[in-house]
Amino acid sequence: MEEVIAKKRILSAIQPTNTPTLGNYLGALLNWIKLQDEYDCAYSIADLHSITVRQDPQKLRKQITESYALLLAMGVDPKKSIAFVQGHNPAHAELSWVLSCYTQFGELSRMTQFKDKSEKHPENINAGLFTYPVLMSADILLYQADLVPVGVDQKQHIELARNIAQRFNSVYGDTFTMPEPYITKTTAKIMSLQDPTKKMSKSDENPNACISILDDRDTIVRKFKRAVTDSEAEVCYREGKDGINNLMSIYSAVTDKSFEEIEKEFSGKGYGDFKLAVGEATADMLAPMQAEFQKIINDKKYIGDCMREGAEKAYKASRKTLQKVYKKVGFVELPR
Ligand code: ATP
Ligand code: LTN
Repeated sequence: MEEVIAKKRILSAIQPTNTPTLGNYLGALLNWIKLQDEYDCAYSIADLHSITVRQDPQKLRKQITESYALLLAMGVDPKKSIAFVQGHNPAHAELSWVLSCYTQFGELSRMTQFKDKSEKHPENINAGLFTYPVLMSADILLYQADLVPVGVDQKQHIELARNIAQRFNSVYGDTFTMPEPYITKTTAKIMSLQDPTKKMSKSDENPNACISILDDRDTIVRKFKRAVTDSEAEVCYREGKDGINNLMSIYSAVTDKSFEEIEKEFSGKGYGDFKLAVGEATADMLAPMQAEFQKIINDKKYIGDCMREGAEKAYKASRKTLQKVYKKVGFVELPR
């Protein structure tokens, strides 16, 4: 009999804190789409994570629905993969509690995202912001994920998930799969267009610093035109040319051209021509997805149906792990 080899599992998530940026798209989301055929994928809108920073409830509700619709518009196939909202599966919060008892205070204190965000929001350094990586570990470990496609800023969190998994496994025996990050080298960190030493972030206050994947063509071209570069005039990838390096990474990801090809294409031309080309190529790449989004966002029934199916599949895919964990730590199962 032919042996059926189970596909490896992928899990990833994005917070519905704002419309995703080109950084989110090239750094993480594009991989989500590409990996769907080869792997068993589960993709989630991390609503629970998003309230570590204060959110307006009405705006958050809208953002969750829009982010979910964007996943579908980008090409996450709700039949092939599990496309779900994290809060629709209670197992995430439940496992997170257990794992928090196997995570050290010192480990969490070393997380750079915690340090950055507490500096940014000194008025609201809440316990959720601190334990955020435990919830993220629960997201990953619940589904026994082998691979986690993310941008490089999340690598430290995945290492923590591995440490927690290993600790738990060594006490209770094999329980969790060890997850690995899946990071695309050139687009692992797309930088801000206004300060190319900082990552492009969807919560940046300066709208010119990031391209939202729903920005229209004129806006995209204008933002690239204003991108901060340097005082030279040569389009080439070199240390110290942060702004140009970033634009080259974007152009390369969007057009599939190598850095050498890009250098050749723009040799003897100025930054103006290059920026215009990056802007136009980016707008062209995003246009079909934007059109699809407009269709989906107006079809509330379809979104609701997909969410329901996603939540059911997510629950089924994760139930066993939670049961196993409860049993291993010594909780008593409710007699049937
Ligand atoms: P926020 O600004 O609200 O913290 P964010 O822009 O960092 O949000 P997340 O929802 O935290 O976005 O991240 C979603 C995914 O996008 C993650 O996999 C993250 O690693 C990736 N990502 C975020 N910013 C970038 C970037 N500038 N370049 C490449 N990948 C990125
Ligand atoms: N913390 C992630 C979002 C996230 C995530 C996850 C990513 C929440 N849960 C599980 C991968 C796997 C971020 O991008 N800031």
